[in-house]
Amino acid sequence: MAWSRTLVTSALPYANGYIHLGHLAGAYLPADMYVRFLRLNGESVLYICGSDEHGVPILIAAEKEGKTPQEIADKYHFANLEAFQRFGMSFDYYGRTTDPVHHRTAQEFFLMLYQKGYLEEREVEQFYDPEAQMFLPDRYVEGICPVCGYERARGDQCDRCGAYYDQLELKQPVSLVSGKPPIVKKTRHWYFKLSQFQQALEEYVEAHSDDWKENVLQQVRSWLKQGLADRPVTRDLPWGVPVPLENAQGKVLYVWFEAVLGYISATKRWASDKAQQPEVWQQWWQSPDTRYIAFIGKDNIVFHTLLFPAMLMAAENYILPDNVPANEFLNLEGEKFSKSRNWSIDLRDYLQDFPEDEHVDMLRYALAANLPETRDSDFRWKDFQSRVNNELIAAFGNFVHRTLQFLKKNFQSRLPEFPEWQELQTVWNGIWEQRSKEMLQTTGEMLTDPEKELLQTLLDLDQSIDSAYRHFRFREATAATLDVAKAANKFFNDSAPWVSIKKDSAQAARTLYVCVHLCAALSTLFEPLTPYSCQKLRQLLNLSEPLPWQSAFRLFLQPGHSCQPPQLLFHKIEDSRIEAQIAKLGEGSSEAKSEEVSHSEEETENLVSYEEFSRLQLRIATIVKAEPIPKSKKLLRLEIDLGTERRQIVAGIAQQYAPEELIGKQIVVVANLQPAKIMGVESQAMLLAAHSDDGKLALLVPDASMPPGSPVR
Ligand code: B3M
Ligand code: ZN
Repeated sequence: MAWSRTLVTSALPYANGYIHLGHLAGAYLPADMYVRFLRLNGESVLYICGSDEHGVPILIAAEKEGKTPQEIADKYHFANLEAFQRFGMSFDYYGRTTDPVHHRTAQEFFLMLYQKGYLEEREVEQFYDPEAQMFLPDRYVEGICPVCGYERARGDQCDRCGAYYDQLELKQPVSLVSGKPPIVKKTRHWYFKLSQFQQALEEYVEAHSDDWKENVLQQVRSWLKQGLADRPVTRDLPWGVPVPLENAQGKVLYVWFEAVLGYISATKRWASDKAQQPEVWQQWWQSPDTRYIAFIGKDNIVFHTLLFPAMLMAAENYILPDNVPANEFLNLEGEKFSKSRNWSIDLRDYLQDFPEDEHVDMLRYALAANLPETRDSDFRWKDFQSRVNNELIAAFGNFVHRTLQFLKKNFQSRLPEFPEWQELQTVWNGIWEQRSKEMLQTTGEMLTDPEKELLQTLLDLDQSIDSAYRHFRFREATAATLDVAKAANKFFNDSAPWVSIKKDSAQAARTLYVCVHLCAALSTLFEPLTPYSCQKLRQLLNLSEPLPWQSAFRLFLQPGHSCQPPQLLFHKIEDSRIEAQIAKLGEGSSEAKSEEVSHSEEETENLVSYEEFSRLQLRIATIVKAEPIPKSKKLLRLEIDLGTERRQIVAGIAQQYAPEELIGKQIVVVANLQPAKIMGVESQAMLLAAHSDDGKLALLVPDASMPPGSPVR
């Protein structure tokens, strides 16, 4: 089948908490890498995600935080959307399931299945908490798993063995609301006749026995073997999409039934709001030449390989997921992520300590190199540091830097001319058009030995990277991409332009001509991994757009093309920063803290929460320049070094400090204060100083020299 377009979705995260590194590595970063790769290949792609804002998880969070479910949904939806954007997740649309379009879509879908006879009203017995006077769906009840005996199995699913069952099968159930054993009481629900799809689902899954991941096939086969039971798709809950039937007061659609339809409703939103063609959503969901890939974490497999496909089959006309590349879990320093134990790294936390674009890229790279693709993997800070310093910087950053530095020093940052450049272009590009290694043999003397070796390696890597992405092997794609940067460095070393420049500058020119093109190629190849740095690299190369993947390795620039002087793409991560992160893990969690310390009401009014405080970025800066501001007695203009950047600030300290005594001094600044103009000069940070009542002023200075940029906490 030749596909015309690829629809990609990532699991809709519950809007009940902040996204952490484990989430990112599970269903988001791999999907983003994949869509970026496809787009660079010129393929038509739509990438959809959104917040899952219904269900018991939201209700529990609302209770815990003393907010309404809608407030919880709003809070985490916007926070997570922002974090995703900062981390470069290139969604075409990020929706939310409280959107009226979603409610309508889910209700219409329910009614359609109802009219087709796939939904059946049944009187059932369910756990009921007499003390709380409520039925106990799903996560409101815990007990022993009927399949594996796990003691803290949830009402609808076991976290240990993945079994999916009716809650009455739970052994020794306990209500999570009152902590007591529930009673069994009658209620009415609508059952989806999943059992009717047993055979069709078996055929669907087996048709993918060659292309689905082993972990996915294993799980789904074991469910099919147990035999599929009909499932209730409504709940007695005060929050969710109301069941669109007359005799269904107080009942909502089961969150999983409607959440998967969130992919469709978000596509509808995208079609009407962004594409301005309301009908075009159908092309993405109903056209047989659309290929649909659903990225998820392993705990969502059953819903995306059985329940959702069965719903789509029942609705008819819809395409089914062509692949469901589920990832396993990411652990943190050898243990499971746990927010209550503060054993977690939320994306927000990471950004507080690592706020620059390059830091986003570093994390993307380190996670991509270590994705939990075939088994659980482990995020370790030391490992992060070494991947960044010894891989990303040592290979990619270093190659770009030495190339641009050499170009600046010897060729005024211009691509140098050399006699046979056109001939080289023709031969080189011919090889890439055919992607032919044989052609390498027939070029005779036209290519130097290092060039031949480079091309050999690149042709292989080009193929491995392509195949790795297309088979959802993102770790492999990452490693092979790094190998391209390593090959580029090797070429630089083998060609030794610093030697040839002295006796045969045309030879050095030729080497650099190739190296600048390798930089351009890297800015395409690393784009799915480190999009911010690739954009910066293109600025340094004076290129506006990434090259299409197909022609990434072509020689296309004219001699004379000018580049910018070098700037580091990445700065090494120092030990101290890593140690600080490790020390933070498991520290008294903010939840625990707020329970420990209680204050009277008035006292709390003036208190700043830890969260508010930590929004301030306090950093050490070194003053590199200081001068008076004309016509002002009080103000000085300072230039400060923040480690990764320089900024200017306007400070009212002219009466206490002379400009010359400030140079080299280290101070503490608020680095994320909104810039403001003072006497016509923009101040891009604020320094901290102590003020006494009688007008004395003293700068806050660290009592030992610190690397500029160090955070102050
Ligand atoms: N909200 C479950 C989760 O966050 C979930 C996925 C829905 S995908 C339609 O694990
Ligand atoms: Zn189990």
